[in-house]
Amino acid sequence: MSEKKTIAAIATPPGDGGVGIIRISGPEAVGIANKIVQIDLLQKESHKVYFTKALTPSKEILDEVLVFKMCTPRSFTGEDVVEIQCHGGQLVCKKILQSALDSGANLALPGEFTLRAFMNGKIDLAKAESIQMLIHAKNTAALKAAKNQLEGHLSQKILFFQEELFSLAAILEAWVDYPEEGLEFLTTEEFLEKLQGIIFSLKKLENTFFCGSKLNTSTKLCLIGAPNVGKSSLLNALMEKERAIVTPIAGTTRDLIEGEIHLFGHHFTLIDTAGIRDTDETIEKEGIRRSLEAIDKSDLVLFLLDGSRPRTESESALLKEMDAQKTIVVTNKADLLPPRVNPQGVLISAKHLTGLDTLKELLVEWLETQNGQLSKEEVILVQERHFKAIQQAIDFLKTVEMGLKEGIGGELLVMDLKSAIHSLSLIIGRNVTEEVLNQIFSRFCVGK
Ligand SMILES: Nc1nc2c(ncn2[C@@H]2O[C@H](COP(=O)(O)OP(=O)(O)OP(=O)(O)O)[C@@H](O)[C@H]2O)c(=O)[nH]1
Ligand SMILES: [Mg+2]
Repeated sequence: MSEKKTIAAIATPPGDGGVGIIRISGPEAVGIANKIVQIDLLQKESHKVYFTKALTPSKEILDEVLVFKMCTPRSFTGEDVVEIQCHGGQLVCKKILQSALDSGANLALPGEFTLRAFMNGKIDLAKAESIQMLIHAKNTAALKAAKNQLEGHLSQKILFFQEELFSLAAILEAWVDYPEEGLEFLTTEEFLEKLQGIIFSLKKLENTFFCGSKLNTSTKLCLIGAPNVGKSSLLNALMEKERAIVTPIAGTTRDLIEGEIHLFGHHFTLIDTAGIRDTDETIEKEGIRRSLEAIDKSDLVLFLLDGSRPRTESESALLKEMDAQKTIVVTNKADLLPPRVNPQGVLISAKHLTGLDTLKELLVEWLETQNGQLSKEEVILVQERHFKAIQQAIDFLKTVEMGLKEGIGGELLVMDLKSAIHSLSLIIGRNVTEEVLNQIFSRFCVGK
């Protein structure tokens, strides 16, 4: 973790894109960049953009580029930073990076830029982690949580709790130092009430982790039903491509077939399954076993019925076994529905692509009801590290609460109270060990 070295990396994702960015940070950033561009960057003003050409150290022209010079401390890392924006081909990016390395820069480790921003006090740890969340957010709810954390809502809340606890610690110390006058500040009952209030609020925050931990996962949605009801056709219709084989032969799908879709900012993993029926055929039997297993592993089940015929007894029996909270019934083949027959659930045609918008809206509605609790909370815990720190703080505070009720001396209670404050500090990154920092930042991508 040497802060003296100047580091460089490609900051844009691998692959060919519209632009590629090479980021250089450290005390020699400007000097190194100066060796690989056609202008005299040393003489140029900071916080301006310059159009020039990128060169190899032997002055071979690589690309036309925009160079951003950002001198310390007004930069992302807090150090001198130069960003070179080129035309984006992987090869060009790599050559410019290589030129920076040949001119004295070191290849950055994953997350090293953000680590430096943290070490230089530009951001706290919760904010640094939110950048990682922002990059990997799979849906709008995850994005919102990441944005809130980046804006410092979690950090502010933690600082608020800490302030409250510091004032309680001061009162405990006053009780110890001035047993008579101390109680004039706050009685034991008033102290207890304040402490319980903080524990209550911390528990509320702790509970948000239940939803928060699932936030960034994709919703598993499996398509279940008898053979030939149109499960594979629906998978294809939702994915808008011929992912699974569709035939009029019952028992076409044998294995689980997965596909990813996004609906209104939500990420779903669709799982097409083998049609469920009684069979002695070995392969089909294994397929059906997997279908039943998929039901258990899914967040939500689309139970398909065939609108062209009445529901069979075995379909009714299977439907009865389904968990109503996580099942949406869909009647397919709307085009073949006999007149005056009321379809069950949502009526669609996977073949003629009707009713799909209603189905999609229903899926998102279901998901948003699940996440309903989340949208009301301004701050939610998403990282397990934060959850554990809050848990630890609550445990210490409960010890204080019990000790107070049992009349244990203030000296001991102050220690537990300070341990709770320390646990909370870990979230914003005060007193964290190098090992924890390495764990956090090694999960970042290179260039971030
Ligand atoms: N008329 C009509 N036919 C449909 C519709 N949806 C699917 N089909 C037809 O129904 C037949 C079976 O469709 P699949 O999608 O293979 O059904 P499945 O449920 O995946 O069947 P298995 O894989 O055997 O379990 C095919 O011939 C489809 O073209 C629909 O909305 N209307
Ligand atoms: Mg199928």
